[in-house]
Amino acid sequence: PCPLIVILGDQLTPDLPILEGAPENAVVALFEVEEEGRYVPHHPQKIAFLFSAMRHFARELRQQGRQVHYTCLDDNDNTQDLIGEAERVAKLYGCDEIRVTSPGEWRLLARIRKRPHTPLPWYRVHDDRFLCTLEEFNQWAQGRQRFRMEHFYRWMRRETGLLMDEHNQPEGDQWNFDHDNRKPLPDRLDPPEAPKHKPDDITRDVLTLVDTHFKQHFGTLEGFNWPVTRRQALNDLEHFIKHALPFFGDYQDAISDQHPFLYHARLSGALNAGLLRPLEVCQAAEKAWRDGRVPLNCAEGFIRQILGWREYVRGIYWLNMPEYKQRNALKADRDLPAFYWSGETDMRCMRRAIEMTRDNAYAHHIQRLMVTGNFALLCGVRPEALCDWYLSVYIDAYEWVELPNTLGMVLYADGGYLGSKPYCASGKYIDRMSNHCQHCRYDVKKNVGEDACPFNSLYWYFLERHEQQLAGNQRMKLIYGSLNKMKSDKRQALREQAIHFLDQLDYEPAYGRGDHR
Ligand code: FAD
Ligand code: DLZ
Ligand code: SF4
Repeated sequence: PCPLIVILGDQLTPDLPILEGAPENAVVALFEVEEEGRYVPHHPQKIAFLFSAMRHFARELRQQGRQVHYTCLDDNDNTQDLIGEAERVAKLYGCDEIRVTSPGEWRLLARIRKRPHTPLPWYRVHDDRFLCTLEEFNQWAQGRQRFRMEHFYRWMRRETGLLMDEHNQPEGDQWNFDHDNRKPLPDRLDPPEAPKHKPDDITRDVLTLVDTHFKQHFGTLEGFNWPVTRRQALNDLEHFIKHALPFFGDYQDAISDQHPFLYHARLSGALNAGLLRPLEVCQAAEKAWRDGRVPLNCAEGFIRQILGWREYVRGIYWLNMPEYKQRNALKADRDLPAFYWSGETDMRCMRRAIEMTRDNAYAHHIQRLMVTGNFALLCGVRPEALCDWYLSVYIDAYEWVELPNTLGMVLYADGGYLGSKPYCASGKYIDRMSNHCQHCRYDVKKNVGEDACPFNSLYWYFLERHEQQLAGNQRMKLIYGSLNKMKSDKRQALREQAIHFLDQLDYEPAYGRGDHR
């Protein structure tokens, strides 16, 4: 047989089972297509990152002696669709079957299943790039009434032996060191500069191509500095372990008006595209701790994000799709405020999170969760509108990881399936964790009036709107106690303030939607 081996843009892993098991005469194919760039309007840096990484990966495969087909975006005969390209190219090379590693997104799996009938059979090959297989996750989930990431994480620690001692107990006698972590932003801070990757010819060509084809998408290409080869990604990993991991835990939740990356790894793009494997990243962090180069709270906090959260959200996604995407437990129905696409707002925290996103295709977790996410939750933005935004704008965004984070963790649209309570917060939280408020035209200490911080009234109005659903939640008891003690005229003033604020926002339902819709 002569198979066509399709490698998708987020499957750039040299030792993928599909490649290891390929016969010598196999044709390995990668396709740049408009359809994938536009199903949501991806940030130009994300498209450029993937195209450049795909081109470098194809070059490496050729150097290993593989027969490689590469479709460039502007090739004349490009069908501009992954399935169309696979069928066309298979015919071109006289292949008799098409093999593909299981795609990361439901959308693409459904399209492969529903593809028009053609003579060539398609086979799906196992994706081994996760520490927990979907079968293992389903077994873990079976029979459990409630899922909690922490339980899953402990199970994964035992399964992998990461940060476990010789008695199979957690190192440091604790599973989790979060109480050491949540330090606010100190006055002076000097986070490490990200390593610089000078664009080579391949990246420069891709930047020009993406600029021509996807100019209208939100986001800039200037300063593009993502790792596009495994070697560069390993370099970023080493740099992170040496310079940022020693402080990762301490400042994991801090937000800075100036520094977009703080002590975060910037590795999610490389991990999700397959340039790095999650196990090697966790092992590098564990080794740094065992060698005495980083404190345990930092290594543990970091490993938990990858071994715990990353694997957990993937399991949740595949266990519940496609139904999960329809959930809207809080019946949120507002469109996305237009400034998510422009950054034009006087709210300094929102403006900076959106500007950093526009400039880097990146915002760190707390910005995503507690700034842009929290604001959308408080406003009642519909899950689909917010999910499309998150899926579009980040270097690391794929639905398997974006959807549970946005719909579940941020919007509580799954009714508490993924997280035990909504991460709603007033301006006070942002003020404690960041230095934004001192640059803001709003006063974080005020609840009503022209210069009152909008997060404050929106917060109380949110709690009031969802009292029936949320007041019974043990973890919300204290806050509902405060709401119920509040005098009715104060409550009314807050409600009016919030409604007035929501009424004067611009909403742009059409912007940001892919052309195909
Ligand atoms: P670090 O903070 O240094 O963390 C290290 C690694 O842990 C990350 O590279 C990532 O692989 C993993 N990780 C951390 N938190 C999570 C999490 N909650 N879920 C899954 N993995 C996690 N992450 C994505 O990879 N793709 C997404 O599309 C995505 N969408 C998100 C949407 C929202 C609304 C929120 C709140 C979070 C989202 N995240 C997403 C999770 C997280 O914000 C990013 O993984 C992280 O900011 C990436 O930056 P980093 O590599 O510097 O991460
Ligand atoms: C995100 C993306 C983009 C922008 N472009 C391509 C592409 O041209 N070719 C390709 O093979 N993959 C691309 N991808 C990644 C796919 O969207 C991804 O493989 C699926 O969403 C499954 O996770
Ligand atoms: Fe954000 Fe409110 Fe602080 Fe302004 S005052 S930066 S809107 S939290």
